[in-house]
Amino acid sequence: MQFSQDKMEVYLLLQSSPKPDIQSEQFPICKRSIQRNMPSKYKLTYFGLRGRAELIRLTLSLAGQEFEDKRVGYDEFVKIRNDLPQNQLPILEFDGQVLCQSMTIVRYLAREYDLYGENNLQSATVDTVLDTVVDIYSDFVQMYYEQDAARKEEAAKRLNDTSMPRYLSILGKILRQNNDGNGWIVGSKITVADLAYCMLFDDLIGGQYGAGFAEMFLADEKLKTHFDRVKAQKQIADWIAKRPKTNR
Ligand SMILES: N[C@@H](CCC(=O)N[C@@H](CS)C(=O)NCC(=O)O)C(=O)O
Repeated sequence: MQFSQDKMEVYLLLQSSPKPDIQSEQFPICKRSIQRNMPSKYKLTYFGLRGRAELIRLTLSLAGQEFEDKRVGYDEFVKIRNDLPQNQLPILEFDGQVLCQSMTIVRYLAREYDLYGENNLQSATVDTVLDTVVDIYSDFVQMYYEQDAARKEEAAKRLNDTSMPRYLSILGKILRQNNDGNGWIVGSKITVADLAYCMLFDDLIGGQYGAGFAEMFLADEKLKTHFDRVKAQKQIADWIAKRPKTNR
């Protein structure tokens, strides 16, 4: 039987005498190792963009997990496409497993590394944020890839006049529901919901989806301060400093 180093440690611990009680909080390391199956290293494959992979990268970084950040060009993607679970990227590989669907991967990692809230209700709020952010990016993508100039302009105007003000008001309200917006989105710890805000505001400031969105977001002092709070987390600051600079 082959074991990774972490699994071997757990195996040896379980062989030891007296037998450890793995349900006991006094044996947290063993418990965590078994539950998490401790992958030796993650490999994330995506295109050379922040795009749908960036929340995964932020999550792995915050969790302190080393990962291979494999970025492929379109030609390389075409070669591997038929081997991908849903013929699309991103995928996350570890221990012989392959996960696809970006938000499935984020949720998997959030559960793994305790970044999903402290109870079911908090997790539901985290999900609300993730689903809202997916809605926002769907609007961006629709506008961004629109080929017809008139329809593109119309979509940009709708985003600017209606959708973005509405979305930012929703996100501001969610933030204020906990600790009056002066801490994290749920409870007393950072979660992937906070990372999702950070990723979105980073893109708004980047300006590639619309010039006025950054001002709209920066006008909300609580959203702006929250953005700074997330970016000030050492693992996040380190990741942002070292990641490849891409325009989206
Ligand atoms: N819902 C999926 C969508 C994945 C997706 O649309 N991936 C795009 C890149 S952002 C892709 O692989 N496009 C190439 C293709 O579909 O041929 C997710 O969130 O992972």
